[in-house]
Amino acid sequence: MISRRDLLSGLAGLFPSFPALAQQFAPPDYKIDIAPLALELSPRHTLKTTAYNGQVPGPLLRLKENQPITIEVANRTDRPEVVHWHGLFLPTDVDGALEEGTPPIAPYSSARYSFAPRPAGFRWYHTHTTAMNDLSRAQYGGQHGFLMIEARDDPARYDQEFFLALHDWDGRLLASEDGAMNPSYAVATINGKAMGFGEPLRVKQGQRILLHILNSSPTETHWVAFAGHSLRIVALDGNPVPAPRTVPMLRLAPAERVCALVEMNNPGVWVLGEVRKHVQALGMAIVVEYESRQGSARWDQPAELIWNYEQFAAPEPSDASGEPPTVVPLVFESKFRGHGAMEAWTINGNSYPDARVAPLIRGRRYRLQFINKSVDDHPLHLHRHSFELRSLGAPLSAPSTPRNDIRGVIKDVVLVGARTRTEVEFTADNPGATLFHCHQQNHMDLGFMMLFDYA
Ligand SMILES: [Cu+2]
Repeated sequence: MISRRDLLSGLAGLFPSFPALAQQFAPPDYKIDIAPLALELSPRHTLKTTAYNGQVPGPLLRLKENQPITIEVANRTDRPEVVHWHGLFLPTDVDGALEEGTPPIAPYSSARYSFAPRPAGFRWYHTHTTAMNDLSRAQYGGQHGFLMIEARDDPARYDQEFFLALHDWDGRLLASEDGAMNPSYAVATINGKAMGFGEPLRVKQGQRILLHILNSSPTETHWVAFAGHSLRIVALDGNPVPAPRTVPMLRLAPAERVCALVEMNNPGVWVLGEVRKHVQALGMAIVVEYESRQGSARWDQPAELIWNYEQFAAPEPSDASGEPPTVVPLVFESKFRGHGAMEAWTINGNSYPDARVAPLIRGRRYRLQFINKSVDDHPLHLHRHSFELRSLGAPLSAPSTPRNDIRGVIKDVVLVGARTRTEVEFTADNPGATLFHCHQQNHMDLGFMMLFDYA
């Protein structure tokens, strides 16, 4: 005798619930095709690369916070692929890191990513594969795109917005002074075009524009200024800062984003681009043209490079209340592998996958101490969580009493300078394997990566 209840539960086992079915068979909200592309960076440089939907950057994805969506990704290449949704609080099966358990997309097949995007803000998506010595693959190529998650109630306080991606191309390995090999690039672009080759940004006097700038470079930190204008920094890595400030330039490490408001109050034709002359000369700049203004674009060379994160922190440090966080020291060192080779990297003495720390406990607050004993800067990224900057850039030689009063700057990437320590805090509120790594492709490929597990 089969009861009605048994029958129903049996059927439920055979057929997934209707919403899941609908998600499986309904047309996706977005489609991304990964395919080879001949990309014209400038009249002199056409490069064979891999791109999303035949364009670099890939299509801008505008999503609504917490509104479930499905993105179908077709891999039309002969290598496995995976797409990482950078800065989102996602489950491990769709985060887009093989190390966390997201399935790869086999060559010439497709996969669907279904999730409810959050948090609101300027995010991005990119491949999360390995390049090793092939400086055309993974983040060295054209697989990156903007992802904007819009809050339900976000009144626009600007007249126009522009999305800009900084990228370095055509890299080759060159020996640095210490004998280790590092990438060096032939071309640098904004939105896949060298200076003067792409369309200018067209603005009108009196407008207020919002710039969303992403550094999608595989390895390089960049400095950006807008000649004739200052930048009011309103968000870092897509998260509004407690103290917006007007600055002459900004610095972006790989994977970092900055949102800046600019008043269009200086009519003319101007250059927005890399502050360092030799990098701007490789093409990393774009022309900004006021309506009915012509002529060659003007650049004003700043005398020095200026940037720090703490200027955007809450002016009044709040009392640290609640229980103190669990401290996790992480020491980063390089391992010389001989002349003509790239260095390897260790976290607490071990390279991925051997670097381990105690599993995280759900709900607990953690303080990560980044102790960078190497002579390189590292843009450190935590998947599936954001962190709060707490203590910044103390030299390792200084007595270890770092300032603990920085509050309110929430990021998912932080640049930790050579021979300094930086501390960040986060709450372990998204259980599942969580990847932590340096966002420099050559460093993550050679061991600078670790998995946090949850207990
Ligand atoms: Cu690094």
